[in-house]
Amino acid sequence: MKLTPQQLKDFDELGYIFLPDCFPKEEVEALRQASAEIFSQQREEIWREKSGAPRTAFACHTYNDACRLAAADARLIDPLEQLFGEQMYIHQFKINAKAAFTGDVWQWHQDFPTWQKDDGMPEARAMNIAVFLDDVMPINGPLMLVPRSHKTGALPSSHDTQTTAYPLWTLDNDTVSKLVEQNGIVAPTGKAGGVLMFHANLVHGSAGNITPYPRKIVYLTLSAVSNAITKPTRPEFIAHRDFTPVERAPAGALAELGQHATA
Ligand code: 6CS
Ligand code: FE
Repeated sequence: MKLTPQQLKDFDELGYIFLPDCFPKEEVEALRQASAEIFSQQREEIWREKSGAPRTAFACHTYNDACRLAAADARLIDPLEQLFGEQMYIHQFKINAKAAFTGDVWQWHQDFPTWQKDDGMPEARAMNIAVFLDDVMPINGPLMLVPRSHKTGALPSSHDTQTTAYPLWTLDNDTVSKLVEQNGIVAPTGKAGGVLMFHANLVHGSAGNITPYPRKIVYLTLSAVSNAITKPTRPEFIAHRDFTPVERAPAGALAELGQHATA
């Protein structure tokens, strides 16, 4: 799947690309079932909110078939290889739960500073891709983006270990206010199966979820093979050490898994 010249232009200008209806129903179903199975387990790779609700399941592509296929999906890998002009490796894979009633906030941040400071990633030649596993609505804690904020490069950030159960390099309110004054905030919403790709320096965050509607998202972080991390401080399940180019799964494999799952 290739991005069109218009999508490339939008990405360059705005810092993100939203592809509604990218994954059809049966594929979403396979991933939803996978996520239910994964979050029912107790494992060190599954992090919880302060409330005890599941927050993030890291590296589930290493032990779950549907996730393994999603992490190798050509629809996610092709556009990034196109953008970076080289092959990509998997830096991180996770499902963020944003559980009904208890899903906690993700503070305002850029992704690259965390990868740089915690993992020793040389450059912002990496990106997060989100696959919506639930319908994302204005009410259930959608991801909020500040368009064009990627043009500022990596901004000063501070390590917030207090606000949530997940330590994160976050931006201060003044910095966010100035950027939002110029560019506003968007919150792409849409049906499960939508895909959002955003620049490593795009400012983003999300509010807590107090609705009965969960907002699960699969996140695949791909990094250019020339951009291998040099100083990892986090566990292997958060920042992978295998820099071999990701191999694509056969087209249709995830759909087939979904058909078996619903049969
Ligand atoms: O800690 C990390 O590496 C990840 N966490 C967030 C909230 N965004 C960037 C990155 O994927
Ligand atoms: Fe992020």
